Amino acid sequence: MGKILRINDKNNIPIWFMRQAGRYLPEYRRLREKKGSFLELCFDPETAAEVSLQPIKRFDLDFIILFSDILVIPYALGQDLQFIEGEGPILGDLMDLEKLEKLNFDKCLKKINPVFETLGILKQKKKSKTLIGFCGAPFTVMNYMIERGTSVSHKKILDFIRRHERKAERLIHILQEISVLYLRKQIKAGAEIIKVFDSWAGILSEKEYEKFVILPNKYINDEIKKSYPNIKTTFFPRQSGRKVLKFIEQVQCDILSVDEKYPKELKKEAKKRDIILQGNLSPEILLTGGSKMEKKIKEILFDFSKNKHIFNLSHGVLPKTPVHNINKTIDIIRNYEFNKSTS
Ligand code: 1CP
Repeated sequence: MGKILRINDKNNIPIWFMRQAGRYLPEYRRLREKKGSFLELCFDPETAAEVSLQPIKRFDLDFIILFSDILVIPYALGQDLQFIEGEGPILGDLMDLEKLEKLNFDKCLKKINPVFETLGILKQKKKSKTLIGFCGAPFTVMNYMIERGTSVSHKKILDFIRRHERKAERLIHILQEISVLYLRKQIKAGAEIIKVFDSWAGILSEKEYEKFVILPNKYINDEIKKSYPNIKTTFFPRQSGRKVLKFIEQVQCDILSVDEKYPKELKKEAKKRDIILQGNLSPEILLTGGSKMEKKIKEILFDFSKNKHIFNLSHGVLPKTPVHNINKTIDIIRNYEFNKSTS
């Protein structure tokens, strides 16, 4: 499984970037222009595989992440989905819960069959790289289903879970079931690591977090481990703050993606549980570059040097990020000398 096996070799730190494929790359923009909408790209296996490999060809990164989106699950469940240029996702009406509960999820997943074909192509082409499949965590996917797109206030989703708690639990249940089936199919198709993105975990109170973040992520982890004990699982409960300590107590994952504001006990706790930490350069610093970026990268390498560490960002690459800042970042990491005690 490529470099993940050499995770103890500090002079060979594995690297990838969240949203490493996408608009900041000229070769992606060219392909997008030729091939049409973002969703058309996701559902065209040859092209989606090519896009997934673009950052690998350019930067020789260690991990390939499937090119798709977390919102293909609402789409598979019958919710209309469009991506509007410059605006983001727009979702249509949501089916009644009773109807959603009666759906045959295996049949729903056939609607997004191209995703598995993309993984099949990547499995053939991956060489020594490690292939990552992914889904959104139930709460984050539910957020988009209820908000019908990107939201700043998250008012609709917070109203929904606070006023219609039972309904929210039922929808979470549907999403965790289909997510497990979806990830199992991705593993069968070739994914070697799976990552579950809970991008909006940070908006919940402690009690809500236990119910809507910890429990569904734990369910997914346990179910995947039951069928595939050797598959590495990654979780990203973004902006959890101190709640992440409870998260790793209950979700026995292999890899934890961390943002910038993690509690100071996390490194010790991760070590105790043999969890690899993945992160955590800010995409804004990557965008700005220069000496500030260089200093921060070295600080991160030093900070995580006593842990198993995969270098990554704290969130996705921003569309205006200069390509040379990515080259520079990789260069700094690959030339960093760990035995020097300064940061
Ligand atoms: O215009 C374009 O070309 C589309 C932009 C784009 C891209 C490149 C979107 C729309 N999604 C993606 C790909 C994507 N999304 C990947 C591909 C693999 C890679 O990392 O290279 C992944 C893993 C995602 C996951 C995803 N989609 C998340 C979780 C991670 C995160 O960034 O927090 C979320 C929240 C989404 C929703 C989404 N997809 C796209 C947009 C604009 C949004 C909304 C984001 C928001 O609400 O702020």
